[in-house]
Amino acid sequence: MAKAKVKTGISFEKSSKLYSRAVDLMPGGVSSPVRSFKSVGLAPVFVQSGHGAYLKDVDGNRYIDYVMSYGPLILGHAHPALRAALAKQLGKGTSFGCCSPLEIELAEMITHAFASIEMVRFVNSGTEAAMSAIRLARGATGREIIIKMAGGYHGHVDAMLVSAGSGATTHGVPSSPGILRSSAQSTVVVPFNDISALQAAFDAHSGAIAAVMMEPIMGNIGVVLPEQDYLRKVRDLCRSAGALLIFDEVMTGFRVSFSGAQGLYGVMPDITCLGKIIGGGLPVGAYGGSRKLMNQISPAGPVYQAGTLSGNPLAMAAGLATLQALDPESPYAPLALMGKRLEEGLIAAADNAGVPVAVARAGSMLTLFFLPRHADAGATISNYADALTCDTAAYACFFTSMLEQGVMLPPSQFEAWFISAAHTMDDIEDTITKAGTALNRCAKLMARKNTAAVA
Ligand code: HOZ
Repeated sequence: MAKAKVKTGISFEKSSKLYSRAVDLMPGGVSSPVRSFKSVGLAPVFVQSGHGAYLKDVDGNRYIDYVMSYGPLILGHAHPALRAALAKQLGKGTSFGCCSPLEIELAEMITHAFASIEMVRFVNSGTEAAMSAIRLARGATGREIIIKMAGGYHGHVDAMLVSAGSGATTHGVPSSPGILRSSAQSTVVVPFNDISALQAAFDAHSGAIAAVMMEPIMGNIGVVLPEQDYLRKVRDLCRSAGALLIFDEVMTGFRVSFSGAQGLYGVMPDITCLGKIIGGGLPVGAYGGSRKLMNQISPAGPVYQAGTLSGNPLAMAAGLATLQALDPESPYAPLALMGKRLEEGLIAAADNAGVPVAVARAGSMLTLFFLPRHADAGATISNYADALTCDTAAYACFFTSMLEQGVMLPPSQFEAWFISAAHTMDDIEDTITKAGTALNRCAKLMARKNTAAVA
């Protein structure tokens, strides 16, 4: 029977049994790799239910949840407005393969919130949104090359699964078997926050760059913020090279502000990819841009893209219910306050335990990076290469201790934590106290390990 590789202080018996069934039936026992808990050396926890800020697993353990389904649940789990909207739609049918009025309402909300989006196409996931945005950029410009950021994640689109480990080389190397070298060869990788590298890529491929595809705030190597003016300079370079700028705001859209990272930084892309929050936790994605660009999409234009379940009425209803509960102020101001307190509390707890860390945060999404042991004071993470220096063993220890204390964090150093409107300052204080315990425990463990290694 499959067992958790690291023993923890609370019982995961039922999860463990489910996992042993799951591994026989699904690759790695999961439907998406990160939830396997592999990178923290544990077997996955199976969730029974989620309410508000809390998750309950099948063994009855309760957690303050900071995974929040990797971002969509800005209102928390099972929000009453969302449940009511879904119940209402369920009674009317689950999929029509025809147009429904909910699509228009959600499209109106999105185009009102995002100044750069005049028209939108709904799809079923962030991956689909990214894939389709790339096709649109290539179709509209008649060019092939896409520049991406090292460590940038745009779903499992072939051309974007190019290893940052390839050292930001001119031509990409596929980072997964099964990807044609030819699809990766049209991808150029540059480091985030490095405008000279981007300029050099434009110079090297003059007239051939269709688009720069980027998360304006990186979120899939942990949260990494753009440096002052970086996004504006990227925008300017794209414009002068005749290339499109695609912002992947699947994570940041309606999360870091009502109008996403582009609203926060005042930099407008040509195409925006959305997902997560716009589906309120149901499978959804969307891409949008100017009327001129979006009218290139079939059936208005020649760039083909389709989907039987696109604009699915349940997903539209969940997205609408979620967006209707948001406005430019609320809940962003209280979320940011909780984020700030959590950030400060984590840093103080780490200082106290003598563990070198950095916290990167945009409103209610953040990452606690475990820096290498001899990191300079004040060190930060500004790109993929920096992120890769982090102490993943220390993160695994921290994750395990937090889990044992009833706090669910993302099971990887390279993911973001999410705070929802259902969290309270009490949850945040509780988390900080538990983080203090976890950091002290892990500091001792790591020190013992290091002493043993030296001896
Ligand atoms: N980094 C992913 C979300 N942007 C994690 C979710 C997943 O792959 O399952």
